[in-house]
Amino acid sequence: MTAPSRTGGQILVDQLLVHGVDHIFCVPGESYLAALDALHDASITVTVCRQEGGAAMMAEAYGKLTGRPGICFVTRGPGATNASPGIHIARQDSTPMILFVGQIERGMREREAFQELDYRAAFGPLAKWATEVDDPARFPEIVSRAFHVATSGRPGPVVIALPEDVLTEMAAVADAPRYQVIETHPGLTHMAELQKLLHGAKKPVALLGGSRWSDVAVQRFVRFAERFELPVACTFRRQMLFPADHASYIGDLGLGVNPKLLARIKEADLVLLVGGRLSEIPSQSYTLLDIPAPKQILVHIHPDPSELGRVYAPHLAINASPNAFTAALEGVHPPASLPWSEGTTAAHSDYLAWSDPESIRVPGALQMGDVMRHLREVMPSDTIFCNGAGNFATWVHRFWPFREYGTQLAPTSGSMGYGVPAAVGAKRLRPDSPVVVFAGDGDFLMNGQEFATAVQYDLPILVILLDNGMYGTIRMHQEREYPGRVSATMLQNPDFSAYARAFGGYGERVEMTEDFAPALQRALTSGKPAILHCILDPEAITPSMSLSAIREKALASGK
Ligand SMILES: Cc1ncc(C[n+]2csc(CCOP(=O)(O)OP(=O)(O)O)c2C)c(N)n1
Ligand SMILES: [Mg+2]
Repeated sequence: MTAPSRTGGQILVDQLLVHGVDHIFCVPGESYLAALDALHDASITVTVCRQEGGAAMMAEAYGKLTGRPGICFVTRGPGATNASPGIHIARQDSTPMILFVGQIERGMREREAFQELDYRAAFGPLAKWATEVDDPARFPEIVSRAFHVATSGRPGPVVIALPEDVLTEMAAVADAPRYQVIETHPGLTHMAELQKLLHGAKKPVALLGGSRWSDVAVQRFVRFAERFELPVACTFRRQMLFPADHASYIGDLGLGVNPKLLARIKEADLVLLVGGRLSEIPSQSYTLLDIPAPKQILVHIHPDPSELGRVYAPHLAINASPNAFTAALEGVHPPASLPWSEGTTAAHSDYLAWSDPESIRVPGALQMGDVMRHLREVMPSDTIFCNGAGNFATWVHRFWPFREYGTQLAPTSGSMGYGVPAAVGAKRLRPDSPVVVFAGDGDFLMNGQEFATAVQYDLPILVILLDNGMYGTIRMHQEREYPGRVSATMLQNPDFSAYARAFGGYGERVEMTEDFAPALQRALTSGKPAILHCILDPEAITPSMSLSAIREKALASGK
């Protein structure tokens, strides 16, 4: 049978359908009108956004939640460069994503035509693969490759440039078959060796991170941890990989980490690192394990062989995806006695004490410990928490007990402005789950415009906006390094509750602890996207130390 003749735009959109795409995020541009036209008749839900950075972060969040590439379309030049933070997040978070970018027509290349950009050069180091399509007949091949590249090994972002005339040109070509996710399974000898090492261990610990997990993989690891009474920690912003209320959970390796957790990992004789890379933040600036040869026996499981031995030389390297590895764990058996089990109980107690908001007191009229305690009481365990970067994030990371896979959207790249678009992406995908954004006053306005997208699509996300009138994290670093010399970190803010209302959402200002619970109730029952504009005392910069105390400590140390 001969293939029908279609425009490049139609062929492209038909490939998206072949690969199971049900959703795209975009900001339109005249450079890819033919693709937009093909989307007009396709059964693909389109979310039109206000800025490409927001669109790309929504697609990244979609990729994080589903394991399938999040799809984003943006226009050439400024559209593409605006989208770049989303690409960087997908890269650092190992998230499958594909960014389609408009491009000038082929015959104008190299003249620096209107909005011309060399995408291979601009995105080469940022993306896992960056390319440009020269011939509409090659869409099936190139899009198929993009799906395989984005999802295999260590997943990541792919950028595909679409010259305008390639999208309008006709070609007769058959669709590609649907892509396959390439699993890498551990060998029997690896699992036997792992069992031997675990049988010889006195103080093992497991660290979970990376991507390519699933609900099922998490459940399998939970069963393994139960059989071995193994202590399990999650790495930075990967708390959804193990239920916090499980007796084996011992905390997360993030910023402002529990010192007792660090001490336990340093004292461990075997570290089972599953899925992650133990990069700068979880490794506490590469101080947790010795480089290249850790003192502990390191068993490193990663889906990409080039990550094994990249920083840490493992005793046992297992090239496997978390999905496949956790399936193989069912065949690994515990020794007759578990010398570490009391330590696991003690470590879990340490975690419970560290994450208990009850005793936390900060300066000011709004007690964030009480706010967190209330959220723990009223929000269900399937609530998806989203955040960007700033000290405000500590409240959710330390005091919210993540219990379900797919409930955490937070960039390990520390990109500000992620929370709102991630929440829009999540709510589009999971309309029945509550979606809560924690944002700072600085962080929120980096992508606050996507609150309009939430209103447009009737997505009742809830933003808890902690306003301390400054880029607090940087101020904290300033007080540590240059005490008393405040430079470029103060902010004058709008009335964020009025902002919410002006956009058509629900907004309320919260100044006192006792006002939070009823305001939350009203925001949730409003059925609208909502912002609770919470006024935080600037002194309340961390759960344990005030800004003045940080300054005084630095001055006392002679800074
Ligand atoms: C895109 C981006 N720009 C700058 C930074 C550097 N940075 C990290 S945290 C921070 C301040 C965050 O301020 P805010 O959102 O108000 O949170 P706070 O620390 O005050 O709680 C800045 C500027 C960053 N991480 N990402
Ligand atoms: Mg702030």
